[in-house]
Amino acid sequence: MESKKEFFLECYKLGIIKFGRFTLKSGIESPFYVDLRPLASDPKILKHLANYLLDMLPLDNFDLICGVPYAALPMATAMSLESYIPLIIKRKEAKDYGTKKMIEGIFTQGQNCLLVEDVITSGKSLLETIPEIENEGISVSDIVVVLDRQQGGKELLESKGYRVHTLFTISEVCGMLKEEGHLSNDEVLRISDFLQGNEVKFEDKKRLSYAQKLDVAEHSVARRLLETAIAKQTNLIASADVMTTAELLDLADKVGPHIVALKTHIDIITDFDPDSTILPLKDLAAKHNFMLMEDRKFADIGNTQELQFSYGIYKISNWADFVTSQVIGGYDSLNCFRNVGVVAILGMSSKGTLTDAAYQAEALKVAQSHPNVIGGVSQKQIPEELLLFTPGVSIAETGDGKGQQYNTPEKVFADLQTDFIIVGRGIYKADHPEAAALNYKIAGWNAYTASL
Ligand code: 5IU
Repeated sequence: MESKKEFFLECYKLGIIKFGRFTLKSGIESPFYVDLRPLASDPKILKHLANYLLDMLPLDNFDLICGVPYAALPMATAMSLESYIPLIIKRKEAKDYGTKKMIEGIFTQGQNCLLVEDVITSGKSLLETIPEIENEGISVSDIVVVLDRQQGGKELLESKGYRVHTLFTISEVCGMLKEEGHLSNDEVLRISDFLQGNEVKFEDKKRLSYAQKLDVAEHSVARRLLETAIAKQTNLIASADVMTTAELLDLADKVGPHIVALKTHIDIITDFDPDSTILPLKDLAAKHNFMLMEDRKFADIGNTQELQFSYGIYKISNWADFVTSQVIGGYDSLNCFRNVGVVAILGMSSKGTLTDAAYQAEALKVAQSHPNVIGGVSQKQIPEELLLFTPGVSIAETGDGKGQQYNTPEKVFADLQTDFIIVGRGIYKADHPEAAALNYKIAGWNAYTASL
């Protein structure tokens, strides 16, 4: 057999211990979580485990072997198969028909039974189990445990006269994981604090404020967005999905005072003309101090994106402050957006979107590494060095019957720590778009301050 450490590391790979922040059944916060049930799903590991446990024990003492349900049942079974010590099964509840037996299997009074348990914490559940076995006339002298959480259980049982054999202790396990680089010093300290009975204080990591993000933002577009948000006390981006120049300009003038940016889909405008659409739009952006975000969602190779960005009738590069782009074309496809900020599409708000977790993780890597990228569109939290733009926001609606899924401003700030909310129909379809924009501005700003 391999060394005990090697064996443990094999077990660890099955995900039996997780580190982080967990609320235990008792309501106490724990810095680690243990679940040994996955061990039973790897036959080789289960067999090795059985032998490690048997090696620690005075086997001649035992006539029977019994696992505490459920996690230790397969362990006890494997130990029985390896040692030829007969297995008995303890029920969790007595049968409500027939014999009302608590113990199943073949045994006689006066036999001594080895008790097998996966994890020992306070020892209380073992102290409840043992009398149920003893009540059948079976004696218990020894308990074997795979992992001792070192919270007093072993000592409690030993004080009652039982011998407790443990394969691993949590301190030993942490030591091995630290040596292998799986645990940081901080985590080890927090765990030892917890084991010494000190309540562990997890610092609630606060989101960065716009001012703090501004301190570290390098891209000029990100800086201007943050400065505008602070100056105008708004994180609202109005999505102007309207079809004529007149509607676009009318909306921009009305909502302008309340937004950081106006998001356009310029190709929706049926009467687009650079002079009569873009020039007045730029004037309104200057007048009300908002930026222009063209939601073009580029999704091609770099060369084509470059042409789409600067040529054709829209000449987006002439007027947009920032654009949205897919990152599906890879890192180099974003090089063409030199003078604007790029908001990378990481995940979508629509039902059934194909941007699954694996795609989002890869897309995020591209977004984080590319200097033109200022942030991302996502329905998940993203690393705080990127600005998060969240569409699919509505105070009144939960969906649009076409796959859109809405969340409230409160929810996206509390859950995603978003930076900017994007609202379309909630504003431009409202009877009074200006009042609706003000409403979203206030709701968004309140939700932001509440999340700080
Ligand atoms: N938009 C989304 N969800 C997304 C992405 C973009 O809604 O995941 I990427 C766009 C579509 C529309 C605006 O222009 O944001 C939201 O409009 P409504 O608030 O009207 O649903």
